[in-house]
Amino acid sequence: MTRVFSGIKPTGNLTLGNYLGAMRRWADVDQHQADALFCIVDLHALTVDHDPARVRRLSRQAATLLLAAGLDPELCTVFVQSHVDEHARLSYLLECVATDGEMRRMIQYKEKSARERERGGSVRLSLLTYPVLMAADILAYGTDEVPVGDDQTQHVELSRDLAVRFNQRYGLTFAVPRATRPKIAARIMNLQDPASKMGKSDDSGPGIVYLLDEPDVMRKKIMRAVTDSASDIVYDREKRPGVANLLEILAACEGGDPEELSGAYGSYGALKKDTAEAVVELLRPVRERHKELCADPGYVDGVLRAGAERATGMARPRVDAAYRAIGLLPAV
Ligand code: AQP
Repeated sequence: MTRVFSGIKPTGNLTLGNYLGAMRRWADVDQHQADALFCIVDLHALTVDHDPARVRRLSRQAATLLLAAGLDPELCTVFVQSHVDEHARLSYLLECVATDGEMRRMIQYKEKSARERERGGSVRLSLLTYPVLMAADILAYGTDEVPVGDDQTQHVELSRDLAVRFNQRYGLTFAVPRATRPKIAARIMNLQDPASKMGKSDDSGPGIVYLLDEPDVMRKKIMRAVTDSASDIVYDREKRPGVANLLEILAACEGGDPEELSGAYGSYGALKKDTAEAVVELLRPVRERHKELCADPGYVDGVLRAGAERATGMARPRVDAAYRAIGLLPAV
């Protein structure tokens, strides 16, 4: 059976982008068709300036939202990265296989380090090495497929390169994973700045639909989305990014095609109204289930405990094999 691994970083409240680009497919497709692991990658949240209490709160919230979105612990493994030591153990070995140049070429590193410097802050070493830890997350489980949005494909490429290099140098140890991306909604854009991704750690609140926004707040944000001064509705991501983004969101919610949908609308108002209602209706059951799960924290704790145990059992033999292969003396 195909093994699938994917993760979500507790760096902010989860967004419509996270849901349409990743979570929905994990729940609707991956957990049914594959041996799937979904991880709250909390160690990755420490790569930029962070508040410890907030990371803890967001990790629990992300776990609760994943379950609310339909992940079923009977079908897949849901766990927190820091609960499984094998990730950090393997990451160091992979740092001994990766190069400094590879890390500095990563687009997310360039963007996020520039942002940190602009803010007058210093860049954490872990921001540079983050893609290696992500490779460890993936390779520790013998992963075949990594379902991700567009922004993560370069990191999955690196995981492939490191798997191949390790195997060539030290003997066959890791499966070589491949990224899979959704046909639509691989990159939902910020409603106020359609040139930028709708990212959860952005500060631009009005451009981001959060999964836990009240329905009226969602409606308001979508009705106020930036479009352009032209009056016709055309699907063109390059020239008309704001309208294209709304069409993609609507298509992703309703299972249609953005290009075909563009022909059905004569005004921005009607498109925005339908998009807002489609988003509110799509997220309604997630919000309701989230409320129920919040009233039962013991259930979420139990899922995470069992998930960590299962994940450790899957990862440990492969990571132990990597320790032996690379030349470390086994403890007796
Ligand atoms: N806007 C988006 N459109 C489509 N997919 C998206 N994903 C994130 N934003 C969008 C996908 O969601 C999964 C989990 O993402 P992540 O938590 O690992 O972090 P990220 O990719 O770095 O997303 P963010 O929200 O932009 O976080 P910050 O702001 O902290 O960097 C991934 O599969 C991702 O592709």
